[in-house]
Amino acid sequence: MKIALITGATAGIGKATAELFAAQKINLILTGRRKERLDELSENLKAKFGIEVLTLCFDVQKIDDVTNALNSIPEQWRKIDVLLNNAGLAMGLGPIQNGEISDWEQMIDTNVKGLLYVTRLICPWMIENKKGHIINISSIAGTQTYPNGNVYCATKHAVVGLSKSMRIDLLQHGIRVTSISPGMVETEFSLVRFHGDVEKAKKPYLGLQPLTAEDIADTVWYAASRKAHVNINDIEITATAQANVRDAVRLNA
Ligand code: NDP
Ligand code: 8X3
Repeated sequence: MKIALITGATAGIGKATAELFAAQKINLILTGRRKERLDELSENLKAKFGIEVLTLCFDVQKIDDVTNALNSIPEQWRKIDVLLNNAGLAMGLGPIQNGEISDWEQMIDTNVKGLLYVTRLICPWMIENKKGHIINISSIAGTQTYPNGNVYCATKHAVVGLSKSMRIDLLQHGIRVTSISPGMVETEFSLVRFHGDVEKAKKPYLGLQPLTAEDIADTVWYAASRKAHVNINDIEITATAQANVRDAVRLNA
């Protein structure tokens, strides 16, 4: 494996995966909206691991920007071995009857449509190269639901469904498709979900040891580094303190 494209590499799971892949000497195409973070990460990884890094700053919700950015990838970078569809977010946590339409649109446009746009543009190159591996970051919210999770859960159910469906479509081309479904991972996820409210953002992780972004990066690397004839279809991973979306043990709870 030589080249991986990671969406949402400016924070959390995407950034941790970029660091782990760089340590494995994989050249990286890193994407996200925050340019300064992409530039800083790129410089660090190049200096520390001696790899090559291409950064592309774009919003996955905007089809024209996605198309222009991905079509700007030079020929020698187009033999992408792994596409990690990671960019995603939850916005808000409330009952369906009070839902904020703009939050819903952002989740659907990022988690579902953004993933589709990127996949649609990269897949033909993988088909031409006769190899590739698409790894989609879903969630335990992709097979389960919890109160007030409505639209976020729906978007992650879509990622699980799309992963199964892509696997069939790409079967004849030898392209692997993996869906990874984490439970609670402490990243910027909760801060984004609660619109920057630091106190609310801490609450889900109080009294328990959540997963870290590095734990998920390890899982991504496991799936990506199997022998060519092996496809890891689905991985669900939670903290030891979490059984499912509803049951977690907390100290002093
Ligand atoms: P973070 O908020 O730490 O990172 C999210 C990443 O997605 C950032 O790099 C962000 O970059 C990028 N992103 C978000 N929106 C867009 C956009 N419109 N265009 C381009 N990039 C975007 O969260 P996590 O690392 O936790 O989340 C990564 C994935 O993991 C998401 O799909 C999430 O749903 C999933 N997940 C997270 C879990 C958790 O508990 N943390 C559990 C299960 C799944 P930027 O803002 O610079 O654009
Ligand atoms: C994030 C995990 O359970 O907070 O996908 O929705 S959860």
